[in-house]
Amino acid sequence: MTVKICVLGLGYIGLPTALLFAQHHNVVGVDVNEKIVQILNNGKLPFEEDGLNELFEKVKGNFRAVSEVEEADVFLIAVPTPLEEALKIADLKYVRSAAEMIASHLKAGNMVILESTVSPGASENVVFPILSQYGLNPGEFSYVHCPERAIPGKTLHEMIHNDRIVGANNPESAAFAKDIYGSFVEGNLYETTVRTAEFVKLMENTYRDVSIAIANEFARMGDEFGINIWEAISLANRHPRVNILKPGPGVGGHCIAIDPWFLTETSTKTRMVSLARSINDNMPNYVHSVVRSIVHGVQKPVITILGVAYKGNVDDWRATPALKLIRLAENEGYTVRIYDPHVTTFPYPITSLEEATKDSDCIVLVTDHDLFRDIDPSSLQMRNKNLYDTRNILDTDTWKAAGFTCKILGDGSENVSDY
Ligand code: SAJ
Repeated sequence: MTVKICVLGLGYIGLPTALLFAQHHNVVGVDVNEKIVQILNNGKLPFEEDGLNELFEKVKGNFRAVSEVEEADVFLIAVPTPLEEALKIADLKYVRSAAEMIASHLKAGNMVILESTVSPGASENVVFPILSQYGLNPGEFSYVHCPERAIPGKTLHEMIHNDRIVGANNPESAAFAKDIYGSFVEGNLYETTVRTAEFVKLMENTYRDVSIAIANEFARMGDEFGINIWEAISLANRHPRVNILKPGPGVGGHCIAIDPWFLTETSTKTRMVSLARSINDNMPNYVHSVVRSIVHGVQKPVITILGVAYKGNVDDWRATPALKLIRLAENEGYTVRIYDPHVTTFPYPITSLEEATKDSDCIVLVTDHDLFRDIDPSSLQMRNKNLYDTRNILDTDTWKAAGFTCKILGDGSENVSDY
């Protein structure tokens, strides 16, 4: 059966989802940002993602972008849910306004799907009342929370192959949703309640945040105890039931760094979740303290940040730990230069590698972009040849051969607690 699907929000999740649905259904994409609508209707994509261009070319006949919601069989909400930073609670304003836009078009028998991540209970407490404001009871339309699970960088692959959770308001809604998602999802679709689906999504990202926090804590202990934590982790991971993640300069992105707060905002039972958040949020401070020890005694230090994207091989810098590190360095009176060939717009100027490293006193690798491995250290015109690799991706033997003093986060080569 072919249906008309109206997708609200054409960002990193909404657009690929809309195009995947457009392989079999008639899809209208809605975005309040006129620029995005224009770009798409001119046959271009507003961002890059593996395989998206090819898919767009293939399904153009079944997809159009508009600024206003229109009547449809299915409405899918894929708008951002930012964190109110100072309060540490979910800001549901975009979800609210998407529901408002749908409400006046919603008819009995239609389906509303929420893919955006929300705090537990938000569908029942916030979304349902808005959708029902024109007299339709929640039982008269289908409602499903099907949280997205795709990892940026491999979005399309994961949207097709990952298993999904379908939290539905009744068994008929679940069957309808499974049928529609079945048009492109090759993974299993698991049925549950709306509230459980909301909770499961938040558990997934919280679990990852806590796992990264323990890796980061181990890295700091490696420095404290004179142990190379990368070797220690790889040895511990030879145990059949141990899988420690990678330490790094902190956790960024729009999901892992904020979703744990959604889970805990009204809970009185949690301790570990917020502790993990604070460990990860504190990593730029730790990296900064190591940099301070490296440039100790240098007059007017200049440091070079390699990478401001929140993780390797993406152009997204939302909640990047690099930003805090840059601010801390500036507050210390350092001059900060930045090189990131993936990122085009950023609050600070991004320069060429040559400019970013000229007369610098320390290179701090923050993002694990693959192309940083190809840098030829002997070509760099540094004032002091120091390298601090917070991701352990560079071949330090090559850098040492070019005269650099190298330190890796958690390599145990220096006790930094005095600085
Ligand atoms: N990171 C580490 N060490 C690691 C792994 C990651 O420091 O071992 C850092 C990364 O550098 C990055 C941050 O954590 O700064 C988050 O990156 P990520 O690759 O772990 O996750 P995201 O935020 O890109 O995507 C996550 C995924 N969730 C899980 O893996 C549980 C993805 O599946 C979700 O769809 C996405 O959040 C989302 O939108 O919720």
